[in-house]
Amino acid sequence: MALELKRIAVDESIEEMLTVIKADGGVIIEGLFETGLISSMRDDILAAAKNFKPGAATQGLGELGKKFVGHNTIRFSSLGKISEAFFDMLENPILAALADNILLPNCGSYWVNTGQAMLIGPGSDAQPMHRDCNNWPILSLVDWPNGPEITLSAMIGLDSVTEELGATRVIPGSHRWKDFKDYGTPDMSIPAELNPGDALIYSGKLVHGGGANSTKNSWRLAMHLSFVLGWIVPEESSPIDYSDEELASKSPRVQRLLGHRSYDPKPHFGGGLWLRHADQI
Ligand SMILES: O=C(O)CCC(=O)C(=O)O
Repeated sequence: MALELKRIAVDESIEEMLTVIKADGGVIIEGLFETGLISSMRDDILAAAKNFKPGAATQGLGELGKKFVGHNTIRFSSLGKISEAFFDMLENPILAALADNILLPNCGSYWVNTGQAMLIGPGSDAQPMHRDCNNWPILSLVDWPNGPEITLSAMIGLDSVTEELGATRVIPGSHRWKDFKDYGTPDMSIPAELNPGDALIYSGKLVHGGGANSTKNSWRLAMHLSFVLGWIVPEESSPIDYSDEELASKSPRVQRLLGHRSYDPKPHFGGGLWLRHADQI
């Protein structure tokens, strides 16, 4: 098992980043997003956060989901509705190259799983450790842990994210554990501390969870952006968030990521999906 979470500068090669993700399950890319863009996203998220009650998000799972999210955590998504910066983040070329390499072997295209503000409030306990691929357990169990990569996630610092503020905790190497239900123990985990614009990029197979916020009055300001194979239902219903008109001026990539383009399986075998009147959109 790897003992540390590696940090790589944004100008290192994509090959190096992929090698580390493959070996450890995740990596921190320093300066993945430009700080001006991150400031805009942070300001827009902070303005919108006033409309959301801490502990209200359920992840669609009622009381169980509330427990998972935490009693003093603010979460909301549909980030393109509150910030133009979100669309620019979707165009990040390094994140695109990593997602292309990791997900396109298993799909013709991928789309946004969720883009979500994850603000952990003071006094929050650590989140239960889990794997993001737990969202799709039947597929995840196919040839586990050697089966297909289903989802790729980024936890992005909107401000300085320290261990005491609740930096995401990860167990490097856990993406290779034989038992899908083994989440290790908290003492096996290490915090993914981030500066604004840094991102922890991790496989859906990696065991991780939000850390405890042990401060008296400071919030952890971070957001999550993840992609999932284009033939799987994502966590978030982006396609109904945005109208065709709202996305008309956006790039084909952004339209596809937000579910405004059909799924074409090529070069893989499979059917055309997400059609309108049996034709591509
Ligand atoms: O908040 C975090 O650091 C992690 C959140 C997370 O992993 C999740 O909710 O799936």
